[in-house]
Amino acid sequence: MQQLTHPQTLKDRLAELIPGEQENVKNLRTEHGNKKICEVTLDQVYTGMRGIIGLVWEGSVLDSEEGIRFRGKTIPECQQILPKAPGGQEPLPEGLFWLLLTGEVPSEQQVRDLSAEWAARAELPSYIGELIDRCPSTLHPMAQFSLAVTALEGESTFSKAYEKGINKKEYWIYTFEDSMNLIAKVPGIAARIYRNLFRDGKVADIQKDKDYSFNLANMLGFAENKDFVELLRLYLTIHMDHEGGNVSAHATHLIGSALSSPMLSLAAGLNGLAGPLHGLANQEVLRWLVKMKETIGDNVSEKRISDYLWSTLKAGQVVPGYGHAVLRKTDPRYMAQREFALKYLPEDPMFKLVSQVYKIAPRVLAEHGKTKNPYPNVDAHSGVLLQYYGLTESNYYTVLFGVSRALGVLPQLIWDRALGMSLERPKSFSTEMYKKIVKKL
Ligand code: HAX
Repeated sequence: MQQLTHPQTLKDRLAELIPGEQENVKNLRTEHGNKKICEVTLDQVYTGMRGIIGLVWEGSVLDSEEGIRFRGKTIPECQQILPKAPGGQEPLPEGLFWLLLTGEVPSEQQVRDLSAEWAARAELPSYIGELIDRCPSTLHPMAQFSLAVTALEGESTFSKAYEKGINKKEYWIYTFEDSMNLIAKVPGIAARIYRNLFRDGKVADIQKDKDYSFNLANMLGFAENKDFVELLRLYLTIHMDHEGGNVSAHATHLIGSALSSPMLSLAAGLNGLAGPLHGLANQEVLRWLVKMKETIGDNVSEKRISDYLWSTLKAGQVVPGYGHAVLRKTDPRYMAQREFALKYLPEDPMFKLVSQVYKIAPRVLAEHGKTKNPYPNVDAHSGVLLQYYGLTESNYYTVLFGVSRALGVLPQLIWDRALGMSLERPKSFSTEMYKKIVKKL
C-alpha cells in the first residue's frame, strides 16, 4: 500500500483504478465462475443467513477473533497512519474514506482537499430544512434522519441521469457524485435534528477551512471543547465500515442493487441501523446503564451488577452492547473507545460503571449460555463518551452512528456500481419445501 504524495482528486484516482478491478473480476469469473465456494445448512436458512458467503466488498474484512481490518489495516494501525488534523491525535474520517475506496493511504493534502470538497457541498436545499422543522418532536431522531435523506432524492444526479438514459459504464460516476453530496450534507441534517429537538433550533454555518468532524461538532454546538472534536474524529472513523453483510451495509447494497439512487439506498441502510439489535443498541446501552444506576444505587458491587444482568436476561431481554453476529472476542472498536476514555475521562463515574460491567457481563452471559459471544461490541461504549461531554440525549446517538455509517456504505455502493453488480435476488422456499429437500439428502 503506497503513500501517495501528489495531490490527485479522489474521483480521478478511482477512474484510474476501476478498469483494472473490472478486468480482475472479469478474469476471475471467466476462469472460476462455476466453482462452489460455500455450502448452506438448513440452520443458516433459519438464522438470518449467518455466515453464508455471498457479497463482495474490498474495503474491510471482519475476523471473528481479531476484529475489523480496513484494507488490511487494524484500528490501531489506522490510528497511526491516517492523516490527522493540525494539532490533533485521532485519525480523520476523511482518510479512512479514501483508504476504503482506493486501498491507498492518502496524503495530508488529499485529506485536506477532501475536507474542503465536503464543506463546499454541504449546503442543504431549503426544503430539507423545512421538512426537518415540520417533524413532530415526538418523532425519533433516526426517523427524521432517514426521512431527510430520502427527501434528498430530489438532488440525485443518478436518478436524473438514469431518467434521461445513461450508459451502464457511467453509473459509478453519478453514484460517486451523489455519495459525495450525501456525505457532505448528512452532518447538516443531523445537526438540524439535534438543535431542533434539544437546543435553540439554530445551526452554525459550515466553516470551509475546517475538517468534517470539526464542522459536525460545531453545528451540534460542541466544538469549543477540542477533546470532543477529537472524540468525534475517532468515533466517525471507527463506526464507518464493518464488512458488507451487516444490516445497514447489506440494506444499502440490496436497495442499491435495484438501481435506486444512493439517497434511497442510504436511507434503507439508516432504517436498518435504527434497529435495537444493530445501531440503536448505542441508545439502549446508555438507558440500560442509567436504569441500572437507579436500581442498584451507588453501591455498584460485583454482586449487584451481576444480579442486574441476570434480571435483564430473566426478563427475556438482551444485554445491549454485548454479543455479535460475527465477532467472538471484545470488539476492537470497544477497545479504541476504552483507550480514549482512559486517556480523557478515567474518573468519570459512568465510565467506571462501563468498566465494571465489562469485567462481569462476559461471565454472566457465558453462564446464561445462549449468546455465542459474551463480549462487548462497539455500542457498549460510545454513549458513555458522548454523555461525558454533555451530549446526553441517548435517543440521538444512533444519528451520529448513521453519519459515520454513510461514509462506509456509500463506498460499497460506488464499487457495486463500478463492478456492475447484479440485482440481488436470493431464493426462498416454504418450510414444507425444505422438509422435502432435506428428506432427499
Ligand atoms: N444478551 C442476551 N442474549 C443474547 C445476547 C445478549 N447480548 N446476544 C445474543 N443473545 C442470544 C440471542 O438472542 C439468541 O437467543 P435465541 O436463541 O433465543 O434467539 C442466542 O443468544 C444466540 O445468538 P447469537 O448467535 O450469539 O447472536 P446473533 O448473531 O443471533 O445476534 C446480536 C447478534 C448482536 C443481534 C446479539 O448478540 C444481540 O442481540 N446483542 C445485543 C444487542 C446489541 O448489542 N446489538 C449491537 C450489535 C453490534 C452492532 O451491530 N452494532 O451496530
